[in-house]
Amino acid sequence: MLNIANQFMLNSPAISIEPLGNGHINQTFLIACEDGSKYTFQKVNNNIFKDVPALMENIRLVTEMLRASDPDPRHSLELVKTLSDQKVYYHDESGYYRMYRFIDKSLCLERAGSEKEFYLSAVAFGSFQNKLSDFDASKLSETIPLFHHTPNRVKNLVKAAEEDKMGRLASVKKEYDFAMARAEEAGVMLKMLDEGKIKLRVTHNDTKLNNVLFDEETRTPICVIDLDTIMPGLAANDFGDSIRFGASTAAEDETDLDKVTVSLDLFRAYTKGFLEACGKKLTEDEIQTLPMGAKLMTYECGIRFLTDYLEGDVYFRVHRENHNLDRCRTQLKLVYDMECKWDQLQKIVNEEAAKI
Ligand code: ADP
Ligand code: GN1
Ligand code: MG
Repeated sequence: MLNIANQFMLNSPAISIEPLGNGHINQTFLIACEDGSKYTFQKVNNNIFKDVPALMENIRLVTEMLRASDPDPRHSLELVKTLSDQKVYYHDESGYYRMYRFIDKSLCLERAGSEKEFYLSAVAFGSFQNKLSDFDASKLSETIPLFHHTPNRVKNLVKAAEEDKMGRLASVKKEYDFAMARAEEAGVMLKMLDEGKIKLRVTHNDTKLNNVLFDEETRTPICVIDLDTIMPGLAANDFGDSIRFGASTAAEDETDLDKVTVSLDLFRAYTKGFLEACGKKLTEDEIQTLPMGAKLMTYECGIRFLTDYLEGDVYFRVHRENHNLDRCRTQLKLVYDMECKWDQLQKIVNEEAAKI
């Protein structure tokens, strides 16, 4: 791996490499060089991203645009080019690799330490979406087709259940039935899109709390990361994916489901931050879809984990037996809890929208 790292234009030769972060998709490493400079080195998952050169071109364009609007090197990711051909990725028979300047004295939160931290992450993702609103979507490739097409995710689940490759279906009947009972609702936002009630924007599409770097000292967000899925999408999906991860009272893979609920205080904090940062650009219909974005992103993620469990854990990185099933259960529990609190979620969105 160090050999490959040294194919990039580093300040000095790379001398050490260690795993970094908790991403489910790519392999990420921290590289240290002889002169003390550090880099983030990633092996891009090309089973999942079928066209890595196109994906890297998206990231190159977006990071250049972000850098032009805010030149502070800690505020946007900066790709490092290769020595031999000045490309933003390196490719050999073992796969595709990329290098970013490491953003030092930063940390990634797996859980918000306070409502304020979660509120600040909402401002970060909201502002990020705002900045992307000037971006010409036609320049971007779709890095994973139908990524947040929830009805298609349902179709994939049904197929995985029919095939039942691992013989696991019988053990997840409860989860499968829960998911299928909500299959009709999966398409409600896409229907609004078809009818022209809401519109496609350029969105991040993977707005987990751990995809924003916080400053170690001030504990305020400095940089949005994980740009692999920037594509045309719905504002409510970016809002919703943050809620499913960050407004939960427990970790994504908690096994004690009694601990898993959606915190209304965290929901309010995020709603406030997101609307403050991009609310003026959102239409009334888009604002009204925010609770549905939260529910559908959580539902979709739950059924993606379930599908992967049925298919033998081939998509998300797992660290223990039944990991994907545990993750699926937390998501479906959150969906159930959101349904119980539905009127309150809508009320919070309306109250916070009225303040903008
Ligand atoms: P994945 O797609 O697998 O989630 P990410 O791009 O989110 O990969 O990176 C995984 C982790 O690596 C992040 O959660 C963060 O901890 C760390 N990381 C990524 N890029 C940087 C960077 N430029 N500076 C510092 N840490 C980073
Ligand atoms: C993956 O890459 P990471 O770990 O930030 C996934 C998201 C899921 C998330 C669930 C490209 O995100 O869509 O919501 O796991 N990313 C991709 O934690 O599939
Ligand atoms: Mg990530």
